[in-house]
Amino acid sequence: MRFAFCFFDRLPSTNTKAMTMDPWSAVVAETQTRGRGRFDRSWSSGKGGAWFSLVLPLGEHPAELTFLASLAVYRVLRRMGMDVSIKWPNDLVHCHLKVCGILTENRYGQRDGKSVIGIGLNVNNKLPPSLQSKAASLKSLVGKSLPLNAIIRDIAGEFAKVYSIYTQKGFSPLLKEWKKACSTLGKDITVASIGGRFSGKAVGVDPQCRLLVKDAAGKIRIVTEGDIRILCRENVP
Ligand code: BT5
Repeated sequence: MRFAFCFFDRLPSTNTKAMTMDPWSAVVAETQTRGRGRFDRSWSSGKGGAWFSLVLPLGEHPAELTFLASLAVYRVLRRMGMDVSIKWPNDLVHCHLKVCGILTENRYGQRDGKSVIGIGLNVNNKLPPSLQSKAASLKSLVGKSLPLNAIIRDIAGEFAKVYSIYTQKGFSPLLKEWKKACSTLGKDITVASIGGRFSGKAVGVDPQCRLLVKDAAGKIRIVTEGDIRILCRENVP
């Protein structure tokens, strides 16, 4: 299957618009006025970035769709020679700088059920000062502007390939590839989730896409949601 693209100059959020559209639509906006991340956090969406949403038939497992999308973005950026990796659960990073975030949302319903995968990738856009120490654009990594629409189309095409493997062979071969692309595994991290904050070592991801973290007492804790901070030399004061 291929995505049918709709382009807009400006939208509140491509995810909100995509919820009104049929599966296999792709909604792209030059800017978003109310771009959002997880937990309704705001997503900076200035001109020059790739802000788009892919509409799919309703999937039972939103976390799997997020993983498929991060794998598609990873493959495309790697082919472009970018030094990026996946950070659990929904980011692509260069070192500790976030270049891409993904937000998957579901609408349940027998007739109009669907899943929407929102992808926000900093390509040529400027980031506000508040994000400059934790985010980066691809342009800042390579020192030149990149072809925005070609990158969006490549990612959508790559996602369609990954999704077709998913429907034919299941999630497990893709999870295996995802784990190889993930830089969180094996690292000392801090987890901040609704349940609280703790530190430990990221030791695995289970088949439900949950992060397995060994805490200071040696107990394996299962993390379903939240933010993680990787403790590496440049993060330690
Ligand atoms: C995400 O949330 O990373 C998911 C972002 C999804 C954005 C896309 S754009 C197209 C579609 N339409 C939408 O409305 N959304 C999707 P989360 O993990 O919660 O990260 C949010 C946090 O990332 C914010 O609280 C900021 O700290 C940071 N942030 C905001 N804008 C950013 C940007 N452009 N680049 C990097 N980090 C950003």
